[in-house]
Amino acid sequence: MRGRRGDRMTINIQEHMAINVCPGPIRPIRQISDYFPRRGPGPEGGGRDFREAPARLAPLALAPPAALLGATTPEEGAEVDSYDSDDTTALGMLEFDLLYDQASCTLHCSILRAKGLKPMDFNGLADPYVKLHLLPGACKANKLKTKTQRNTLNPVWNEDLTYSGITDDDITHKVLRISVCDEDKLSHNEFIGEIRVPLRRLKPSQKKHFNICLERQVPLASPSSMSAALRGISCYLKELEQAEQGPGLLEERGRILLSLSYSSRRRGLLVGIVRCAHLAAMDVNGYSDPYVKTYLRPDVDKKSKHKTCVKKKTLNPEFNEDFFYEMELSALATKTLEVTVWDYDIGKSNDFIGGVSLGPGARGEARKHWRDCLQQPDAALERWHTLTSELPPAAGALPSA
Ligand SMILES: [Ca+2]
Ligand SMILES: [Ca+2]
Ligand SMILES: [Ca+2]
Repeated sequence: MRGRRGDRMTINIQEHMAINVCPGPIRPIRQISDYFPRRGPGPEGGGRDFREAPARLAPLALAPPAALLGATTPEEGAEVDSYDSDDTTALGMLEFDLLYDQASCTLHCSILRAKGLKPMDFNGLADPYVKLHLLPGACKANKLKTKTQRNTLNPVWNEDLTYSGITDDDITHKVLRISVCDEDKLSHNEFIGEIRVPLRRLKPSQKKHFNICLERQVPLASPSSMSAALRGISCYLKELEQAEQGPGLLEERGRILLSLSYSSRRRGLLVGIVRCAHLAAMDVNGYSDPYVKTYLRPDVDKKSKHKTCVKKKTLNPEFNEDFFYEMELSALATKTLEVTVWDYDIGKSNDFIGGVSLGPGARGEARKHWRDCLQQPDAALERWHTLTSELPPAAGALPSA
């Protein structure tokens, strides 16, 4: 009795499940990654994801789009969503104008229209909008966006988007990324395609017309890009951007227009905080409440601090405030002007947005502005500067407001 009962007990729970469950043939389960083509490696045997592996492993941004097309094989399976055949379908054409106005330090981007966009929604249409970024640099600090045109593959925007505080340095080094995305109400917006224009292709004050095919850039083959796929395209773009920036570069947090003038009559430096543009948003409402602080370092007698008033809920504040530092020109030559921008917060400590240091130890535009100011007393020199997420170490150790 005991033995027979024991024999019956030898069918373990796994065998029991194997016998009784699974009435039909086993079908592959759709992965979330199926909805995000070419991002993140799929599971073993997930045929579609494997097919795309070569494209994913291509070096970032080096592979021309043609190479991507070659890297994928034609669709074999019958159960394929129409938008999955993306790489063999044209993404569409984008028509836009670019104008760099050197005198006003602005870059005008007129986004005109797109034609023949790839369908992104189940109704065979899309809800396209255009997003601009300057690379390398932080996404949120320099993103500009058109309105969304609903249910169309041939959207007409005719919108002018303007970057302020663009210097000749930017024109030599920066790349404008223009991406077209499909807005989705219920899920993350989807990336359709993009165009990258090195700004050095623009001649000052000459409008340049473009009408070119959208391309698809290759995402990073990293474990973190896999999780980014789940969070959608915005995170993926941010990651790309950080990779392009490289480890040595600081995150951009916006621009500031500063005026410097050494007054030989008053024997001192007049610092004008004119305005800021494209500041990073530090509050949940998508804005900041910016104010600017300045120090003249080294600040031996602790009297060099100046603060502007707070401008509420804006990323493009106008201050037009002047501060005066009484000092001989020779003494000033050894000093560094530290300019920091902060987000005022009620009930907690203020957030640091970004800063720039002008002085003999600075680099690029910041060094040049300081030098020109010392060399041209009584001339008011107004220049744009890039704010970064950290100040150079010499100017660090910021006391709180
Ligand atoms: Ca949509
Ligand atoms: Ca804040
Ligand atoms: Ca705030």
